[in-house]
Amino acid sequence: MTAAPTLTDRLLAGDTRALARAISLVENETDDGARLVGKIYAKTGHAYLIGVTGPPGAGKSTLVDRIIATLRARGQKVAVLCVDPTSPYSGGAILGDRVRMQSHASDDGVYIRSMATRGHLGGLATTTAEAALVLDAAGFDVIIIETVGVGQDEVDIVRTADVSLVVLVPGTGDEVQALKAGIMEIADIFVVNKADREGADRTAASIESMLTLEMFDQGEWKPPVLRTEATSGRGVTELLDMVEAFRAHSGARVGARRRARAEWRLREMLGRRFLQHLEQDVLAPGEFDRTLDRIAGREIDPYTAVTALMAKTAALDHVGIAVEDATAMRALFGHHFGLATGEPEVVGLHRLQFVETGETTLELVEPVSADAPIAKFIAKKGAGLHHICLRVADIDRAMADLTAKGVQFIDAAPRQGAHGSRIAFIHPSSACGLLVEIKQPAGSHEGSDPVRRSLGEGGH
Ligand SMILES: Nc1nc2c(ncn2[C@@H]2O[C@H](COP(=O)(O)OP(=O)(O)O)[C@@H](O)[C@H]2O)c(=O)[nH]1
Ligand SMILES: [Mg+2]
Repeated sequence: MTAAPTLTDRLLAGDTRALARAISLVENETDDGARLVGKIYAKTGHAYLIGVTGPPGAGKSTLVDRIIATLRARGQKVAVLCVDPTSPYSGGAILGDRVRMQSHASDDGVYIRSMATRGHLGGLATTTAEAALVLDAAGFDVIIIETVGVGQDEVDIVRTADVSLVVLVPGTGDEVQALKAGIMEIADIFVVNKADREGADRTAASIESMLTLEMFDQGEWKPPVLRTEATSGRGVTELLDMVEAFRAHSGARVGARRRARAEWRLREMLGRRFLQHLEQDVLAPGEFDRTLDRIAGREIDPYTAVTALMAKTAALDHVGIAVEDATAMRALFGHHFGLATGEPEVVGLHRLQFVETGETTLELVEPVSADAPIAKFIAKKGAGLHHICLRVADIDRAMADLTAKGVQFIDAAPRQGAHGSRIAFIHPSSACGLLVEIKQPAGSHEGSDPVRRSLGEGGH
């Protein structure tokens, strides 16, 4: 008997129940969801993503329903994600969406799903993007993302798409608002829906006049303004033809667009993960809120608060190891473990060999003369761990905090380290006999050696 197919297998085979389950996993931000994305990612990138945004009631869902019908007639499999960042329970509007698209309920070439609202900033955009990946892997040719409104959340969500349609209606002044809200930059096609109503021409003209204020390079796509009547379906074929035209126009650039999207998503996810790490692993319970209170109470400014919070995310910068033969150690780490090793450097009385292990560097220190401090260290304690170095965001603050807690430093004040960093050593008597260096890195790359020189002064 062969093993039962996994969720991934079933998803890739287009199983609808597996699809629903997979979307729930990413929607609830589970680890299983993250693993699933990891498994399917290489198999995605085939679907074309159409973003549809605009104020509530503009007729987006009615229009999407028409778009589905047209695309189905062209033989394409279509999925729709309905997202409403403004509603805490994703209730009414979404329900309406599904009712409007009900005509496709029995067609297995169509899949419609609403995304539950998540509390945190940017989270909904990420889970929407991941749900789109799942649909892509399941074999849908076109994925439509319908989202309500014209604010930053919608901009983030629509950025997930390959083409963005902004749907407006005559005479509400929404167009001006939309342009203010930054929709201007993301709209690839403007749609004035409810063109059967009075004022459609005026609305279209006002969008066009806004566009004339923008500079477009030669050959650059200038967003067209189309009129539709979603209830009757008028203008929908023209709209889809325009989407095709955009797709053809941006063909060469779609890679750049997807890369920009990947960058945005990576930054968003990293930022979120980092904040989570800070709140869960680094700060004491309630510390974040207390900091907020102090900022609100004008006790500290936000910049100082950020620096202070960042300073708590100390990380192991390097481990200093006293060795009798740095070259032999280099062979061990470099050849046997495949770690990057630079050329050894002789600095003063020591030969230094740096071994990059990814997060942390090993600093192998070999004495080149019997007078070298490391020679004395080895004579006294034997080869092995000499010191560890922790990175801090603000060394002055770290020294002040630690000194206030009774920690003794070898250095009275921070001194200059390599590459513009500032360093200080904690006395081993304050660290159970271990020599601990703290380092505030700097962006600038200046001189080469003071840290290494300092090893002789600070070490023992
Ligand atoms: N007169 C007119 N009404 C429309 C048109 N398109 C949609 N509607 C109506 O506008 C209302 C809101 O439509 P809906 O698709 O739910 O808007 P959404 O909130 O943007 O998704 C519904 O009552 C639709 O029947 C149109 O082109 N003309
Ligand atoms: Mg809708």
